[in-house]
Amino acid sequence: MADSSSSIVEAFVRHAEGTPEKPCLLFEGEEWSYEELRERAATFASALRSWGLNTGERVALFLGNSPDFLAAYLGTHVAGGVVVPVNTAYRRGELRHIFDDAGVQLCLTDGERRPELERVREDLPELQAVIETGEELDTFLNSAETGATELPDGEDLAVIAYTSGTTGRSKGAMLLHRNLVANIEAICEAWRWTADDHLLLTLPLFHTHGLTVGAHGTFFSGASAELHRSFDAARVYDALLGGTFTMFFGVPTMYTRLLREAKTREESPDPLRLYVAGSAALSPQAFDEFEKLFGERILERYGMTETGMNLTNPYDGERRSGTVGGPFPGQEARVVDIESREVLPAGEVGEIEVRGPHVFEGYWNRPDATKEVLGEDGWFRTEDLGSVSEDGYFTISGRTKELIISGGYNVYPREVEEVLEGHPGVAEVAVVGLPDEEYGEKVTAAVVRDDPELTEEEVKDFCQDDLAGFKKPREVFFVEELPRNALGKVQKHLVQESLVESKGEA
Ligand code: MLC
Ligand code: AMP
Repeated sequence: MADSSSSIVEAFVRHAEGTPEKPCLLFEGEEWSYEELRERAATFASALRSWGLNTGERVALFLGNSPDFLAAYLGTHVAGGVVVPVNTAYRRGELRHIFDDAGVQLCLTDGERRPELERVREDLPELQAVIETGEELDTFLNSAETGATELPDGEDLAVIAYTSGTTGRSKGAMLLHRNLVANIEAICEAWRWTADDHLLLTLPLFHTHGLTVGAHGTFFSGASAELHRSFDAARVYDALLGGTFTMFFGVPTMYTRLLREAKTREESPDPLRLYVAGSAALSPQAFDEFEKLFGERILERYGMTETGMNLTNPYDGERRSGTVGGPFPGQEARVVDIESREVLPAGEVGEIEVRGPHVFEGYWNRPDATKEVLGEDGWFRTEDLGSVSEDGYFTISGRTKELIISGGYNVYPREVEEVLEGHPGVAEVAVVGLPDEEYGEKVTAAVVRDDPELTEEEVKDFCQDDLAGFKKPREVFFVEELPRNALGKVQKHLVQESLVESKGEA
């Protein structure tokens, strides 16, 4: 589909002008037409300008899935601002870093999240306003004086999306409006997304999957979506039985739960046009079982915060289990040797690199980190390992970096270790991912105790103030020592193996 829009919001406004009455969003029984959402976004934009937001300044969205989230997202772009979406599970340590690093001036939050942000407010001198949805937001919107401003240019910065860092400090990936447009244009073309589609969207809006795929695709193609606050398998199953949806997108954990739900039900939903899985590896068992119970082959794709979507199984043609297909239209992908950086022949495992107009501009204030992943020739190092078959299907087989993916959320072991090392009863700690049926991988800690009385619960609870709940170890093992190599570096693979073994024996 060719669209000359320079930004997602421009495409959205065009649809709002062309089909103002058309439903855009359904949320908890409320329907928002394109015109209604456009008006709310325009008022938010005017209020931001009246408040004093200047072009390029950062607005954080630290709130749950809601129409307010999306109106504020579009409105910030109309006002020339840059959106910083923030994971709603983040605790004070994570919030302090992101708000400080991005220099956030204004934050829209909700009653549930506000207290956590208030705990670090005095450490954030640049944060001038925190607005809570409900009465405070109404007052803010009523303060709008200036009319709507201009639509952004494709070269302008649109989003700074924080992605966890290997050293415990997350990095802000800078995405320009044109990166986001290029990616969604490719997605809509590959998946045949049109104005007739109706998406069931239960992914969190603060991450790439929910925001730059789910929400962007809806706005860009002039389609509609039913938005849920969060994923609940029974509610999703009931919604699917309703028969109004054409598409559903989920992380593998959501599919595992849907399969479990299906086994408790007598009725099955009619097939949708498209089920998509991504953000973590979908097991071949889940793929097969889904086909049996739902009568459809899930389309698996591969992406990341810095690039949006990179690889996809075909819409028409074979959707091959255990693979993520080939590049989206207008993009390139290859597998290179980790040391020599030479392109590898089919079947050989190396690092996956991608190139195209969807690839980000770099990390905010981190030219050093940008240089490590983005070459002058435009190839981006994904730090994922994989291979490509003779007929062009990529398979992801590991990572060059230490990373745990739990239920589609990334957890860097170092970040968890740094927090646990602060416990006076902990002498040493190594955090690894162990296989888990529900979440794919499970955050697990091997701890050498200084205090023999230290309990598993105490270790887990110690993370509470600083880390999002999904980063907390699900299991803690007390060990005599950590295996180290001659240079004294902890050998994580040995830790992993011994924990798997000791679980087997238990
Ligand atoms: C929640 N919990 C998790 C978890 N999610 N623990 C481990 N891993 C997870 N993913 C914990 C909470 O901290 C809490 O524990 C308890 O589970 C219940 O919380 P909940 O809110 O009821 O969660 P739950 O229903 O279990 O959530 C599972 C989920 C959710 C799969 C619905 O994790 C989710 O929405 N994941 C999607 C993430 C996503 O969008 N990823 C895309 C990133 S973009 P406690 O102890 O704290 O009370 C990307 C690029 C790409 O990767 O390619 O798309
Ligand atoms: P994030 O940094 O949160 O955007 O997560 C991106 C990472 O998720 C990628 O680098 C991959 O490691 C992983 N990922 C995304 N999609 C898939 C997939 N289909 N299969 C395996 N891993 C995936």
